[in-house]
Amino acid sequence: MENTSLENQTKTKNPLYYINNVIEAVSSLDFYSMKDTIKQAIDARVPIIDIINKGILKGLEESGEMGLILAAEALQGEIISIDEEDRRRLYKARNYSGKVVVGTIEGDIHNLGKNILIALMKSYGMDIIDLGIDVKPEKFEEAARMPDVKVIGISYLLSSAEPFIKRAVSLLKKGDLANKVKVILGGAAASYEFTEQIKADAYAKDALEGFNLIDKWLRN
Ligand code: B12
Repeated sequence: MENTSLENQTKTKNPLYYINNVIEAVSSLDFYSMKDTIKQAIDARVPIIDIINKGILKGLEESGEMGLILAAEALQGEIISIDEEDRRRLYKARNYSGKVVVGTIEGDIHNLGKNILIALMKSYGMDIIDLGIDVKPEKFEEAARMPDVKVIGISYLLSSAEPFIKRAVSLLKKGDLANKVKVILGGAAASYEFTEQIKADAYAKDALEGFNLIDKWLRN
């Protein structure tokens, strides 16, 4: 029988209820409920930006370093498997002009953060080209020359990847490309200081900050 109690009604209407379930599933590394709770939140039309930022990322924080290692693989399967069409239908796509290229730099295979950023951007209708992991600086340059590409997002979690980041940014900020694309850096090894030093356009401390900057660039 349908539960019509006041408590149940309030729960099903309150976005926090869904978000808390996501936090709980992710932080306790309950892989089976991760997908379900994320899907339920989407179906309840909780904004994906909140599901990711207040739910998934909060849960990851609470899961600790060991948890992160375990969650990295499991969780991204869930994020990617959320049907793209579904997300586009539920969240009103914004009007963007231009494409975003994203990749993890050469020597680095960490990809959970990059994929979370991509999931967020795709949900709001941005056109994304994912170059994957271990991407050579020259590959970013090649992609930047493609028609309509306006933003290059580079992810890195290893400090040892800094020389490759530096090379990528210098290729992207040279000649005609400098005016064509904006370069944004993110990932656990990225910093505001290094970004300033090598003259990339922006650094984002998390996916939400990155999304907001890119959103602004693609709408101008
Ligand atoms: C999971 C993990 C792994 C997994 C990766 C699985 C995967 N598919 O990604 C595995 C086990 C494979 C791994 C391997 C290694 N790892 Co590791 N790993 C981690 C760990 C625990 C979590 C990373 C993670 O997923 N975080 C969660 C995501 C959501 O956070 P995030 O990536 O920072 O992304 C957020 C933001 O930064 C932002 N963001 C990310 N990218 C971008 C890009 C743009 C453009 C923007 C705007 C935003 C943005 O958005 C995200 C959401 O807000 C970190 C420790 C840590 N606390 O970071 C170590 C860590 C990154 N690893 C580390 C190391 C050393 C390694 C290894 C070298 C270990 C080894 N000896 O083999 C290898 C390297 C392999 C390689 N060549 O890359 C070190 C790096 C140290 C350093 N400063 O150089 C860390 C910091 C651990 C430590 N404390 O020492 N690792």
